[in-house]
Amino acid sequence: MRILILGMDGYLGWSLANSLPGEKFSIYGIDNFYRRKWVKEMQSVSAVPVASMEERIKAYKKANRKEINFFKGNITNYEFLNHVVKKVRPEVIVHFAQCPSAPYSMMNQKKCVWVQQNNITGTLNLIHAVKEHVPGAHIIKLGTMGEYGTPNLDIPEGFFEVEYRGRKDRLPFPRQANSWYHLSKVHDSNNLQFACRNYGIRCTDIMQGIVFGFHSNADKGTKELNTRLDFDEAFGTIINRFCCQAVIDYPLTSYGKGTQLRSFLPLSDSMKCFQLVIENAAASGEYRVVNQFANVHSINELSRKVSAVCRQLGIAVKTKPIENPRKEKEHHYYHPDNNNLKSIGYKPATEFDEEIRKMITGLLPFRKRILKYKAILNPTIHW
Ligand code: USQ
Repeated sequence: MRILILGMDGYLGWSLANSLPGEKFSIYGIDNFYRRKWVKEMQSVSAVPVASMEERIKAYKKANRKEINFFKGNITNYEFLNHVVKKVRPEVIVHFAQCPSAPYSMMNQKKCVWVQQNNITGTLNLIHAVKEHVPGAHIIKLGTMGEYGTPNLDIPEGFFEVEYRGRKDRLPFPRQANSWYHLSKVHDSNNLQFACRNYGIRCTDIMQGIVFGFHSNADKGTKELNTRLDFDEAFGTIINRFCCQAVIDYPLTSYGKGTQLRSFLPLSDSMKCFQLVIENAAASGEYRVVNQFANVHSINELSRKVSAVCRQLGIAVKTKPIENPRKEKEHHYYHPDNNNLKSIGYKPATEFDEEIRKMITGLLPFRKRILKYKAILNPTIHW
């Protein structure tokens, strides 16, 4: 199966290229290396050193005896994307090529506009390239659980039945996103749903929770195959940040009361889910939504989990509650469904703490590297 990964150099993109079994999939990738640029802009680095794309592809070839075809370029340039889609004729396109950071989008007017333009334009270009050259291809789009916000209702998977003034309909569940970045994904969801309805293309929109870890089955003992792991305030997500903080004895930066609830899944689970979605495509004309996460936890539960794992490893960790730099509900109801993925074979990780332990032990060799960037751990972006 020919699969085109947009954003192949990123945290999820490179993991996916390496997780998909080489005997079943021919991998094609696109990237413009913006993730490397953004993290530099935050004056940070990946905790795990990242090889260049040339080195990565060479190592992939050695490990899998198979080529990856890589195209360097920006998907907001329609001529470029159109050319690649026409040439590759992918059966599946997984779209990660977006700016994934809420704080980055909340920095100022310029970043807000740029993140929305970048993210929304890329998806619109993809829709048109697919319609033109491969209308039967399955678009797998990375959305986010953050599209829903934190309503005082159970969260279904994309749609719900509504009865209003005696009439019933199946309608999109309201999206109440909490940053310009999360809103860019809401706009994508609307655009993709319309494209499926209007052009008959097929799409799975993945509402993914917060991913953590770097242990997919990717590394095969070759460091060039490692994926990145960020810990700055904009591109590092909470568990990855807590683990990097823990290994350098930096107090865990718990925002606000720490009672906020979010959904989480290990990187290895995320990769399994993508493979399941690839192998169980949406029907022609179908816009399908899946909620992709393993567990729901509060920030306080996470800091307790990371501290407990560290204690077992002989690392003493403190938590430092800091004034919440974000405007978000701290006491709220949160009960999302995740049955669609389970119905195609996903078994959520039960070894949550074990995943944290693997990450902490895996990060210990990079202690000095993280320590050098200690100054960027405290949040400075407020909204
Ligand atoms: N938080 C802390 N301490 C930190 C960092 C974060 O307490 O040092 C708290 C935040 O206040 C928030 C929660 O942890 O309540 C999650 O923050 P995050 O930075 O880990 O994640 P978020 O900004 O929500 O975004 C991340 C990814 C994004 C993805 C999203 C999934 O960056 O690409 O879409 O997770 S979700 O959160 O379900 O929308």
